[in-house]
Amino acid sequence: MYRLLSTCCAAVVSSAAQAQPTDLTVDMSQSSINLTVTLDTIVGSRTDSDSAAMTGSMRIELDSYESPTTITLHQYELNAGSLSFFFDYSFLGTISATAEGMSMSMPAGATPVTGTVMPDGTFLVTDVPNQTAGLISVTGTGAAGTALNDTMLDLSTLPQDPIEVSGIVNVDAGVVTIAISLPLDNSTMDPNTGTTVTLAGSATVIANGDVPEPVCLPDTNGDGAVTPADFSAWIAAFNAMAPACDQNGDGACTPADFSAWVGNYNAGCN
Ligand SMILES: [Ca+2]
Ligand SMILES: [Ca+2]
Repeated sequence: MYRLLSTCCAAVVSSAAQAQPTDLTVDMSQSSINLTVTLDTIVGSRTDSDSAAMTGSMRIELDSYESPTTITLHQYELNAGSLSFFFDYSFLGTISATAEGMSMSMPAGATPVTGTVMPDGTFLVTDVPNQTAGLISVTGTGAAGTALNDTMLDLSTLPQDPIEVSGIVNVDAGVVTIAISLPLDNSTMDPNTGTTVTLAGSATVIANGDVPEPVCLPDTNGDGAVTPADFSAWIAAFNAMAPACDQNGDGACTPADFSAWVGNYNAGCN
């Protein structure tokens, strides 16, 4: 065994460090939601737009924090400030709407979704499970207000379709920065008043955080160095079916992880 290792160790080809997820914080000063609301009522159709700053956090993972080729969205929760809309129906009155507590998030327990990162850092992740929440309260005056009959729209009760998340990711000086755009579109009709509320727009979010410390796979005893002592530590991990056993990253502890450990040992960690 040690003979095998010592003859192999000159052939260091790549690092066996494994990427980790990183937590990003949304930069409120550069992140906003832009929402257009269209009301189709029996007294006519009106549209208004508003925007608000966004806060929140994201958990992402890059396969490499030096030259990423894939990005995985593990979690995000994006919260918007309140938005106000005003619809003027002239002599038929006015309608005002307020959106409070709007948020977009990956539902808890959702499977992480991976997309390809191009050499210029742009990426697209499709079929991202998304939950939009928030309350839009609508009140009015005159005939328009009467037609509307004070509606409260709970966005979390609308159909929640997966979304596409597009953006660009950049790693510089140990900081990961991601700029993403999330589409917002949904529509619902109040069966009582016949009013249709259509939402359209997008959230543009810039978030950043530190490049995570990589896990060094062959350092199975976790002492920060790759030494022959890690061999017996790997045997122990194999016998215990411990996480450190999994050296080929397939999520299982099998005899194939032995040759994977040898390969990782020879590759070493930076
Ligand atoms: Ca070690
Ligand atoms: Ca394995």
